[in-house]
Amino acid sequence: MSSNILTVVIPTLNEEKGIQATIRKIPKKEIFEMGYELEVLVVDGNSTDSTRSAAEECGAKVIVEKNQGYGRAIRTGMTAASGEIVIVCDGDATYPIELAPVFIKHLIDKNLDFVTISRLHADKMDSMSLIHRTGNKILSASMKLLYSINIKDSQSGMFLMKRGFIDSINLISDHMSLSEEIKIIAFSFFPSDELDGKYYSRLGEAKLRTFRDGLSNLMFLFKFKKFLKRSLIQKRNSTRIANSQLSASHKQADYEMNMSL
Ligand SMILES: Nc1nc2c(ncn2[C@@H]2O[C@H](COP(=O)(O)OP(=O)(O)OP(=O)(O)O)[C@@H](O)[C@H]2O)c(=O)[nH]1
Ligand SMILES: [Mg+2]
Repeated sequence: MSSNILTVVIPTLNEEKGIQATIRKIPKKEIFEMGYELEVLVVDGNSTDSTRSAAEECGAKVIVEKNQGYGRAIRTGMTAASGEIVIVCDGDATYPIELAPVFIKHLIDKNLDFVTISRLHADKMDSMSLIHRTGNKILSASMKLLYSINIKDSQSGMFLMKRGFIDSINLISDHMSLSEEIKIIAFSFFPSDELDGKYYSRLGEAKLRTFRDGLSNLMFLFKFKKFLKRSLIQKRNSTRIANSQLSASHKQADYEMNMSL
C-alpha cells in the first residue's frame, strides 16, 4: 500500500457547532483502505468561540490566520497541506465529505486535476435559501457567459485537486471569490469536472454576507477576465527567472492590487 497523503483543508470562523461533525464525517477507514494517510488542516480566522480546541480534540492540525478572509484561509491551507490530493470543504457540516472516496476515485480514474462538488440537485434543496439559489444561478450564468465554463454551482465550497494543480497556479482572492476563481482557472486550463453532491443544513451561523459577497463575486468575474492568464505559474529557466524577477514581482504586486476586492 502506498504512503500517499490526503489533506482535508477546512476554513473556519466561529464554527464550534459544526467543526466536530464535519471532521467526524470524514470516512477515515475508507480513506486508509484506499491507501491514503489522512491529514486534517483547520485554518481558523481567529475564532472567538471554541472552534480551535474542538478541532484539535478531533485530531485536526490547526493553523490560525487572523481575520484574513475565506480565500486567504484556503490559500494558506493549500500551501501548508502535505497531501498529493487536497480536498476543501466548509466547517459547518453542509458538504458531503462522507462521499470523499467516490470523488477521489473519479479524480484519479478520469485522470483529472480538479473536481468540484455541486450542491444544486433536485432533492434536499431546502438547505439553500431561495435568495442564495437565485444569486448562485446569476453568478454561474455570468461565469458561463464570460468564460464559457458550464457548471451548475460556481460557488461551491467543496472541491478536490491534485498537488500538480496546486503547484501550477497563483490564486489571489482573499474572500469568497476564491471559490469561483479556482474553478475558472481549473476549467480554463486543466482537466476538470463537476459532480453532484449533497447539501445539508448548516450548523451554526453563516459568515457569508449575501448581498455584499454576491456583488463582490459578480464584480470579480468581470475584473478577473483580463488577468486569467497570470493565474498560471510560468515555468522558466533559472537565468531568465533571475533576470526577470524584479519586473515579475512588480507585475505580481500590480496584479494583486488591481484585483483586490
Ligand atoms: N479562516 C476563515 N474562515 C472563514 C472566514 N469566513 C468564513 N470562513 C469559513 O469558511 C467557510 C464558508 O463560510 P460560510 O459562512 O459557510 O459561507 P457559505 O458556505 O457560502 O454560506 P452557507 O451556505 O450559509 O454555509 C465556513 O467554514 C466559515 O467558517 C474567514 O474570514 N476566515
Ligand atoms: Mg458554508
